[in-house]
Amino acid sequence: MVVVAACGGSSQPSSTSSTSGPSSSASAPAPSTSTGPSASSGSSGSQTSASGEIEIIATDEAGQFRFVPDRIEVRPGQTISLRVVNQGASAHDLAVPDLGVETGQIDPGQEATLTLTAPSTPGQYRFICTIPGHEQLGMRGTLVVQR
Ligand SMILES: [Cu+2]
Repeated sequence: MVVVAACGGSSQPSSTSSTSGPSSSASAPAPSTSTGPSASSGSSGSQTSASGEIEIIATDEAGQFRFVPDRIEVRPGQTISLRVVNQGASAHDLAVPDLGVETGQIDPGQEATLTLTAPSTPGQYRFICTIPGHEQLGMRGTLVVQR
């Protein structure tokens, strides 16, 4: 680097170079596995915390029908609350057919909370959007029950 302006007056070379900026924000939130305290308020990135609330985003942007995240890990017998937020342009829902639970239709911009108790048997259980065609377009995920 070339120092352009060398002003003789200042005592400190106050170089507060802001290198740490949130560069990419718009895309999907990475399902972080960090167990540290969540830095900012609001968004819950942790998967299975003690509170047992998990947020799932339903999106259909640019024809990409999907849930984010599309994989949830819970413990056998754990009761969790799935907060399904519809950020898409059309209505969605979320159902776990094997467990017989579903949110019912969620309009765009709305959200619904689905409380369920994980089976005591470890395994993998599908969750889907039951709106016709959406599962085929990719709107599905896996609920993983494991110790
Ligand atoms: Cu859908």
